[in-house]
Amino acid sequence: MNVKGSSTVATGDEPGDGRRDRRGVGRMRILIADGDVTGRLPLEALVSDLGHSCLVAHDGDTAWTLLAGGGVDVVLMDWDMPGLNGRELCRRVRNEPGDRYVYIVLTTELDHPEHILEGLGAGADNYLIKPVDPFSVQTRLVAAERVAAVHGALAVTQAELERANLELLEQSRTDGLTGLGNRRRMEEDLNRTHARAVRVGRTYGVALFDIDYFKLYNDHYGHVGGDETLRRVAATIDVVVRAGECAYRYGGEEFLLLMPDCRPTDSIFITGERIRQAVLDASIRHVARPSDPPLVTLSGGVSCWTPGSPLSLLEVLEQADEALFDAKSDGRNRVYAAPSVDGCGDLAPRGAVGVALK
Ligand code: GH3
Ligand code: MG
Ligand code: MG
Repeated sequence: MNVKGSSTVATGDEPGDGRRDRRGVGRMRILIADGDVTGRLPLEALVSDLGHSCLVAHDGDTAWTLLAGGGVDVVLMDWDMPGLNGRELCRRVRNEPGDRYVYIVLTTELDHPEHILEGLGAGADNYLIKPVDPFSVQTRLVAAERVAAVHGALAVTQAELERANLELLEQSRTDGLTGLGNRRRMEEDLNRTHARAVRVGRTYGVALFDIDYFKLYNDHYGHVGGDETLRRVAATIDVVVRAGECAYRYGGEEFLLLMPDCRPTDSIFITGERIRQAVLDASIRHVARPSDPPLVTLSGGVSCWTPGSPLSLLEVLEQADEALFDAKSDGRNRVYAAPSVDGCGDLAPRGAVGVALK
């Protein structure tokens, strides 16, 4: 490849770092693309003398390779290069979404003024008539530096905006009290999981949990105490949740666990049980409840969708809700499986319990 780094590269610090030398000129990384040595050499000498670092390409293809590698602030390009010509190179630079703006200065012979307008139209920022004089080169590079600074500041602002947008997006899908996914995120994830399960034939499970006697908890410990307990329960669930699963605050004192790609289906029940047990093991006092244990407990209902199932997402959720209702009716602090969860065998026949009273 016809590339060489100039022997006149400024020594010391890295090039293109925006620092300034004694003459107040910021150092930029400048590519000189010219097939003609008589056009190239004076430019190289001038650019280096101004304290910038120099890259040199003898043809358009090499220039493009260097530009595509990134890190170039300014390109001084001849319109009539061998290989890719100036027009094509301008087009490529402007169409390439790079992380920094490349300031393009077109160099052309005095007797080809039509190239100047054509070049500016193709994306060049400025031009130099050959043979170049030092003052003209210097003025172009001062302008280039200012444009680079403006674009750099814009890029920083843009990156900050994108970060802020991501944060807002995350916040809009996070429950403010518990830090779990909120209802909005839950609905998005459920819809996506259901659609994917139907499309590629995968099983997914849902578990719906509700804190037992939470109204009595609030009445006894106060609303602030209730909030703190909601946070503790959520944190306990979050710790037990495994990779790929996701827990959400369904609303009030209810939580939903989504288990995508779970197989076999009895794992859904086992997971539900593990969460109920974990909350029980957290031993959060609840002396106001009318039944043992005097601790905060969860009731749960699990259901699932398996390949070929006629159930809609809504029906899967309804089944989990019905199983939860039965778990409540039968005494709370237990997880029941809906009819859609087969393969549970002796683990969770509907109406039996996964109970571990303390
Ligand atoms: P069950 O065992 O049948 O579920 O009884 P429960 O008392 O838990 O159910 P109920 O639906 O009667 O009451 C739910 C309570 O949850 C009432 C409501 O004040 C409380 N709650 C809902 N959201 C919040 C919240 O964000 N903070 C607090 N502290 N309490 C909440
Ligand atoms: Mg409830
Ligand atoms: Mg409740």
